[in-house]
Amino acid sequence: SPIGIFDSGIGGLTVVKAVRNVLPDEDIIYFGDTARVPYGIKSEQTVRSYALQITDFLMERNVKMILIACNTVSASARDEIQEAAGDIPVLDVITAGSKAAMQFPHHKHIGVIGTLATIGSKAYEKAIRQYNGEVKITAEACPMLVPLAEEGWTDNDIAEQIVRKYLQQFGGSDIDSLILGCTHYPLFTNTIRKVLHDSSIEIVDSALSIASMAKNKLGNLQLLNNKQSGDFQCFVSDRPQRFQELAERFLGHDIPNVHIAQIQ
Ligand code: DGN
Repeated sequence: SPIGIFDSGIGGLTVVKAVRNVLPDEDIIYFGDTARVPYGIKSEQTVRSYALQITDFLMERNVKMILIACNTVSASARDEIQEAAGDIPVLDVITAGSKAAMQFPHHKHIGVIGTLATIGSKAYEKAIRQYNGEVKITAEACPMLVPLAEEGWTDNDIAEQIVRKYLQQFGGSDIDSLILGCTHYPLFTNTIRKVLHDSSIEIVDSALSIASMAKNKLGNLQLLNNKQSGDFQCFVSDRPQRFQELAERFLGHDIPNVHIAQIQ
């Protein structure tokens, strides 16, 4: 059976890309809630009810694991989704990114960037605090990066200027690592590297973190697929045109068949 991955829209394809890299034989079903994006400005209650509808949709398709690719959903509905999913394991990008940042126990100061909703929820701080009560955490919302990424402006001079402005916050300080706490931010990895003068700063990409967590978990549960090369099915809740136009940037290749699924 497939792995279910979902997001408020297109950004979760960065998670799909990372999962396909480490688990190329797995079947994947993706759901992007393009009719209702963005989630970041909605109430927790609304985000939860959307997320539970998508969980039902994925469970009807017999998924063996659910990956919450969206940071906003991870921040507000993780426990409710696990409850609804019963025995099916649910992994989320915030737990994955926070755990990955803990791999460097000598780090004293962690930076986190994300959308307004994610940073406002303090979900990364709360997750990190479960493992480490001492480490200093500095968080910064970077709301302009989502539209920039969707426009494809991730490596030009405008992107560099905006990233520089947001990261000024960390510039003079002594962060040891920086967590990319939004689906879209892995696209800025090169620009972020360029802007951070200190090349020893560890960039924690939560898409890569959740992918390796999924691999370990499936391995432990003996649920790994061993057929050669997995299928990828993609569903969205609104017209797929724009999604398809942008998909290549996030996934690395285009998606010939995107299905529309009405959920509620
Ligand atoms: N997928 C969202 C996130 O990871 O925070 C970003 C897109 C959005 O809903 N604004």
